[in-house]
Amino acid sequence: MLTRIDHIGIACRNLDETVEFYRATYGFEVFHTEVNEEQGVREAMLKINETSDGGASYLQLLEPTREDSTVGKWLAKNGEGVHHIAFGTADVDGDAAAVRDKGVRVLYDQPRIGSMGSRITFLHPKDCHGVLTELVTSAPAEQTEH
Ligand code: CMX
Ligand code: CO
Repeated sequence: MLTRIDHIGIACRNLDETVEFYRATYGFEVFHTEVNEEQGVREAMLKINETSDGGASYLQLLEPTREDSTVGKWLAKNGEGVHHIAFGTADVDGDAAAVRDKGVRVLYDQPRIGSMGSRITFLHPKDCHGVLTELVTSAPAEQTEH
């Protein structure tokens, strides 16, 4: 069951400048940063609020590590902006299988590793009314990580 908005993914050209915009404008602080080479991103997670399912909602600021990555290609075509939305679930495997059964293309056969050791998969935007949609199961230790 999808129980929260886990994050909104925002593509940017310069992560440090974008982090500073969110800090100076809204007071949002960086909760976690990492490089995910498989996804081709350097990212910052800004925690917005905790959620009633024991998780949290974040902004995920994404800078491509290479031009031919998914975010690099998307930036070249669209410029900066909202790239995807992610729903949180305790069971990414089960929820991915359930949406696949409904005819939605799930991009990975098995979930891959996302932010903070989470397990993630993506649904094709063309099957989701134009929204690239991610499903996320957080790592158990997420809430204590920095
Ligand atoms: N949101 C909405 N539509 C999108 C989109 C997005 N983010 N990215 C691509 N599309 C649309 C394009 O506009 C295009 O539509 P048209 O044919 O009408 O022009 C169509 O999908 C195909 O787009 P493309 O530019 O040819 O891109 P690809 O097919 O090569 O890749 C996708 C699209 C979804 C398969 C790829 O972005 C993907 O694999 N995404 C999942 C991984 C990912 O996004 N990783 C980065 C984030 C990591 C994280 O969140 O941790
Ligand atoms: Co994401």
